Amino acid sequence: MSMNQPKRYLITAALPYANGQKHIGHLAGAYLPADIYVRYLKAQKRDVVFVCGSDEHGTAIPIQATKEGTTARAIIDKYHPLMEQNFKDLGIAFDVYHRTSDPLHHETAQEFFTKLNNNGDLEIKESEQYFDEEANSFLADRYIKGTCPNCSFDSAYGDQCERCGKSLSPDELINPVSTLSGKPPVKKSTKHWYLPLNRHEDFLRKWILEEHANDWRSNVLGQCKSWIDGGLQPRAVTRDLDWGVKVPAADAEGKVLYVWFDAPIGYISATKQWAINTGKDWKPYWEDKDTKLVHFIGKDNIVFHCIIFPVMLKLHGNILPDNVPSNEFMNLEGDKMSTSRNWKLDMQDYINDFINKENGGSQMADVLRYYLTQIAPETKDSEFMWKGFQDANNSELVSIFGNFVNRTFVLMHKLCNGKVPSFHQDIADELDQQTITEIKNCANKVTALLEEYRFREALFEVINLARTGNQYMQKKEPWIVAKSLAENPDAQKSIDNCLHICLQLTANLAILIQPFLPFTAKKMCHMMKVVEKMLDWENAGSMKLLSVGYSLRAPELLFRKIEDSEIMEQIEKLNAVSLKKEGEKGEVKSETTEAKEITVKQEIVFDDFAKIDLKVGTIVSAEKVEKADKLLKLQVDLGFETRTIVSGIAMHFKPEDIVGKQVTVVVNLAPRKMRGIESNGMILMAEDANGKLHFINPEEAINPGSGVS
Ligand code: B3M
Ligand code: ZN
Repeated sequence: MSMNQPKRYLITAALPYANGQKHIGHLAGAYLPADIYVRYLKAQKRDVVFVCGSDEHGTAIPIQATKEGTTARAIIDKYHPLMEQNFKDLGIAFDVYHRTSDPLHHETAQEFFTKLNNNGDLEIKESEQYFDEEANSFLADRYIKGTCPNCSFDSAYGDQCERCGKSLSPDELINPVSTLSGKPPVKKSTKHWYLPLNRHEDFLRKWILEEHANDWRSNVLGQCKSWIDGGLQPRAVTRDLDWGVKVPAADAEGKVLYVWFDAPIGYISATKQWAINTGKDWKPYWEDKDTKLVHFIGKDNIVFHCIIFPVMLKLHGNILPDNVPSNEFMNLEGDKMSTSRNWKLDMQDYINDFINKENGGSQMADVLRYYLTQIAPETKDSEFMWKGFQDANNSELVSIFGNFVNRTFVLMHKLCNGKVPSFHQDIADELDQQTITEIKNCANKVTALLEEYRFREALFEVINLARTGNQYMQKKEPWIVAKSLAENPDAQKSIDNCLHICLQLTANLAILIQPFLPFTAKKMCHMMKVVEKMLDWENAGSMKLLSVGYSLRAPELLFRKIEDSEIMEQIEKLNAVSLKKEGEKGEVKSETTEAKEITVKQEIVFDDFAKIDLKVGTIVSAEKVEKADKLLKLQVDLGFETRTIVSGIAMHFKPEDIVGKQVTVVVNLAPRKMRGIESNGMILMAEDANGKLHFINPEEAINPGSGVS
């Protein structure tokens, strides 16, 4: 943590791939928390630049182009502006939204690579890589798929598993297949540039695990530690591909920079673009130690931002990130959000259904921002539930926050002539004093929490202040006091004090809610007839925000109620769309099954076969493996011993149904860890035309341990 206040801030949010719609899980993971933090810093009048842009390279783009029957260029030109507009509609206020296809970025990335290459910071190695003979192409990253060694997801990519987020290399995939031809690939020799991370292990260990041991989130530290402890390997930073930034070196024909090498450099290019747009200097933001650099990301990007990019930055002579607040995943209605299964809520769909509709508007952007922050997966995975969304709106934004502001304005118009009443110190009581103190305390608490990237708790404190306001008003009951105006000489004074405090509290709410709900804060400024400068953070906690005698506008409703029917509609839509997709998949599957060629593997000799030791075993217990839908942990009696075997059959069998069943086991397969459990063997399975799995077992039960040959 920086002891002194940094001179300037550079805040980045992960560059989304311009290969399709982005969903609210992405929004909650990186963009929204980054935006909240930046809005807070700007309200603090700090010098801050907030950069983002589209990641337009990598195999994700040409693969999407093939899917849509178009070119890679057409794909990025379609999704880049769409994403930029989505962010705007949801109030994510980047200072620049750049794109990595821009020539400025290509130059920047090439210069970066060249400097490292010339300094001898990269290694060139010839190695065997997966190649698709049919497509005559090397299979970089997403062009190769297989089973994830970590979570057994069967469609993990060659560089990362989208299910568990683990970063992979193609060699780690189990049963790799080419996504171009669907065939298993062969190996072929090729030359690449590597970033020797192994040379930087000591630096990383000290910088992350010692210097940042207390200020980085534990999920981030945990992942970094496991990477470093696992031993760092040189990482290839070039690819045989024709889409991306050309490798600026001799003898590099047909090679581009690996997308994860060029994309983070995109933060620098974006800063350069911002400097061009504003006439400022970009350099101090990347070179001056007084700059605080913060990367907001989702958990699947941790290794790239905490290990690989920092090594690149250090070698290139740049500053390092001060923090990398990373979120875990957000689930939707009980299941993982997934683009391929269509189980998601796209930003665009939310915008269409709630913001661009007649009864919507920007207040509905704030409602989404509110709920996503309230359930932010800051320390563990969280769950978006439509019912929870409705509740957050109806019972908090409408009933607490909106209600307080509305009552304050209505009563002020009714009982104080529409003007800010005086505060009469002579009759001030303990409750008044207590409320004033709570306003100040709240401002301090929210500030401290935001400085520590604890957005959920910070938001909770702001709502709590509105709750305090409601309770205060409820105890003061100015509408009852008003009935005694004729006989009680202090009645008006008491009403004045109550509404004076409620109005100052309202102004404080506007300041404190602004980073989270910017559209609402703006509307409140309009109602209070103040300029947005009042929202400067230094005003938080003040009781002098609205001057006595100043007349305010009539109240407007800040939030509208969300009806059950709207929620039902969304839930139905989610189920319908994802089922439709499943149905489509089913059809495709049966078509392919009919047409499925039965292939026979390459011939082997008896000695090859004899190496495999097969025995009959009896399943004695079975249980699900936590957080892995496909895995069952089995205890299998093999006669001579009982072994733990992890098997990817959980989608096909219930644990209780298979206890006692006999199976055929490969008993001499090297042990393998899955989800942290060591599996000692493999169960043989037959797959029928419908994709259903069957055990291979003797017709009648026989002694466990009997050999199979
Ligand atoms: N485009 C991956 C992702 O969207 C990647 C992030 C780049 S940040 C430099 O998750
Ligand atoms: Zn995985």
